[in-house]
Amino acid sequence: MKKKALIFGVTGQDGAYLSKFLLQKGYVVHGVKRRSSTINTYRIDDIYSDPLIKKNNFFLHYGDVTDSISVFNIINKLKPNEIYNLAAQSHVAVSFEIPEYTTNTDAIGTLRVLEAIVKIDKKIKFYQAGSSEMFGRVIETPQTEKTPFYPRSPYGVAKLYSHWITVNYREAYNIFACNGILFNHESPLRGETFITKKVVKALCKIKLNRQKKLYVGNLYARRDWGHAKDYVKAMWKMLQYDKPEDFVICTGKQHTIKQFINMVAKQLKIQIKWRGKGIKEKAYDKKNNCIIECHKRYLRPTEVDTLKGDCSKAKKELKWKPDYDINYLIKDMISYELNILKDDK
Ligand code: NAP
Ligand code: F7E
Repeated sequence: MKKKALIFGVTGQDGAYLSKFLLQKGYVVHGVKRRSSTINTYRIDDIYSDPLIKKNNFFLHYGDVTDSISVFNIINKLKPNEIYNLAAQSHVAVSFEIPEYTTNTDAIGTLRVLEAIVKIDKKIKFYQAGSSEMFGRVIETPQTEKTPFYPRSPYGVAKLYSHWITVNYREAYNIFACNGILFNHESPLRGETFITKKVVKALCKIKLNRQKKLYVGNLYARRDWGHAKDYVKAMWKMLQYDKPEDFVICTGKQHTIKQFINMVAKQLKIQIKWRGKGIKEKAYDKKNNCIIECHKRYLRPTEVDTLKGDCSKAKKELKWKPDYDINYLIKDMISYELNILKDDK
């Protein structure tokens, strides 16, 4: 019998990579998509045309983690072996604008899935998409599974609730529930308003003279960026481990936003020079055109200044390590973007 997985958040970046990964492992994959007025499945549409994946192994269902009825009914109907809860309002800056919705989805949404598991079948394994944003104003560097949390946004606080409710349901009901504490991971399928995608897309357009300028916020925040392809493998490994535990997943290397921009510019052979300080810092090309400016609209009420993880536990116990480094990540993202721009003249 093939294993059956259910993914909440299947239409997102990680949902798309995880679906493909599980299908290649021989799973039957069911995904929950939200109803929207425009089609929101572009990241997974290619699954249907992949000759390696038979159509009857991949199914989509309408649902929403803010709707207990849909959560319960889908789990009850499918009775999957594994559930991956990737559903979230995942943008940190946006969580300050819609804090109540973010909490309902990112915190209470997890409770709804856990409660359904306990009522329907305690043998269902559960993965919760936790975040390095829970470390927030970091207490120590690098961050491990034992580092105390200090979230700095409604998003981070909501994810912290999900972390602890997952731990609590594991201990109270003896279910196989794991928290992945994942550091930033990116890919060509990253949402358009996250910094890596925003920078790669804009610099590709600037290179091809299709855009003049990019506006960004804080250039000096530091992030530990990995590739989503590596990180979905870690999610799966957590559910195959012999006991349910929580794991930090990261690369252990960090860069500032400015360093990331410089690396993208270098790969695209755009020469840039930085001048000015603080919010007035700007980047100029070799003809002295200003191509990057900072704008206060992209600053957050409270910032997470630095994140750098230590994934020794995952390396030792799950035999997981990242295969891709930041240079490969940037190369992959650039080549995807240039390909789209080539077809989109
Ligand atoms: P993403 O691209 O923003 O995808 C989020 C997914 O959740 C989308 O499928 C979205 O649907 C769905 N969703 C949003 N609200 C929902 C709701 N109320 N009910 C059901 N589904 C809902 O995020 P991602 O980068 O793939 O990340 C996956 C998960 O990992 C998220 O929980 C995120 O918070 C967490 N995480 C991400 C990172 C990272 O660096 N990427 C790091 C740590 C943790 P639509 O497509 O319809 O919007
Ligand atoms: O910001 C700075 C910004 O939005 C990274 C989510 O997947 O990872 C992600 O959250 C940094 C921040 O990601 C702009 O201030 C500067 O310091 O790409 P981001 P994030 O906030 O780290 C964690 C682990 C998650 O769990 C989340 O779901 O870049 N920054 N200028 C900017 N950020 C954005 N978005 N746009 C700018 O113009």
